Amino acid sequence: MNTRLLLNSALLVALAGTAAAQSTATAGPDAGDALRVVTDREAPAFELQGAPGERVLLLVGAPRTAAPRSGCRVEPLAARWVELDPLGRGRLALPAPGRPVFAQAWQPPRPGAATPAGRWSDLAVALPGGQLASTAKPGDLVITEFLKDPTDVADTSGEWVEVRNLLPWRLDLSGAVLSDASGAAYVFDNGGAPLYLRPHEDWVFGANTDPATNGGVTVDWAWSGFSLRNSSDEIFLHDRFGNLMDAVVYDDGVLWPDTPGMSISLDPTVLDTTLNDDPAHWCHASSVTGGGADTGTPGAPNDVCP
Ligand SMILES: [Ca+2]
Ligand SMILES: [Ca+2]
Ligand SMILES: [Ca+2]
Repeated sequence: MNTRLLLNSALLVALAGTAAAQSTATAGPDAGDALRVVTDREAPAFELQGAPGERVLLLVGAPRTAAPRSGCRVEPLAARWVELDPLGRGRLALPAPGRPVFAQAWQPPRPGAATPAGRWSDLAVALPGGQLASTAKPGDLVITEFLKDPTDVADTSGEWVEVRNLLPWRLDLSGAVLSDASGAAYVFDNGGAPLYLRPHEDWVFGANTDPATNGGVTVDWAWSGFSLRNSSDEIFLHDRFGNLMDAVVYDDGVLWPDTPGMSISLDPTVLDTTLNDDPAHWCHASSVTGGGADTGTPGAPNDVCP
């Protein structure tokens, strides 16, 4: 019989008292059990579910930066044995911390088990939702594509930039700043509400959100006071605290792709904020965007570069 271990985590936003985060991970004593992590729940606790009456070790701490050791992916700051109730449930309450808290459960081997080292759940993370933006750092969000010189419509209607949230949880972009070296800047403002990018989402912001007049592009968010020069320019993205999340600096066709009407697209094998500084990792998108002639994959995975 497959025994499943379910680990839920969540915590409340310390100050805002609104959104929170949840993670769920499952594991069992036998190979083949699905492991999953989800986010968004509202309780400051890790919840476990597994075999009734079983004892499970719950490790809470930071993610290991070194390679996982024997399946352990957390650098534990605390460890607690949790005895599951007759329904196979357990719970470890948390104070609402101001930073992400990671947890992983370990299930000891049973006599004669096929897995003598025991079983590890997937890594679960509890996040204070209101602080997601403060946890963004270079590497969490990457600029993946942009159209600086549309030909189907005017530049003032058709320019756009695509980013990918690389985090396994949502990212709040409210208060983030889009700018260039000339001083042009746009602050992402959702009227005081969060502006969430879902985990691993491709998200597009541009000059105009109306597909009828922007070249047929689904633009998630419109900027103002910002544009992409057709010659050389910069795309800087800082979080609300001034931390640089990513920057792309392109030239006027010396090293960078520079054909009008074609988006400039990061090779999907190098979704990295440092590697995307190298024009060798960019190419023109080959897919046609909308009803016109311009190319690009706004909001969708990029074309592989030749
Ligand atoms: Ca332009
Ligand atoms: Ca970069
Ligand atoms: Ca794309």
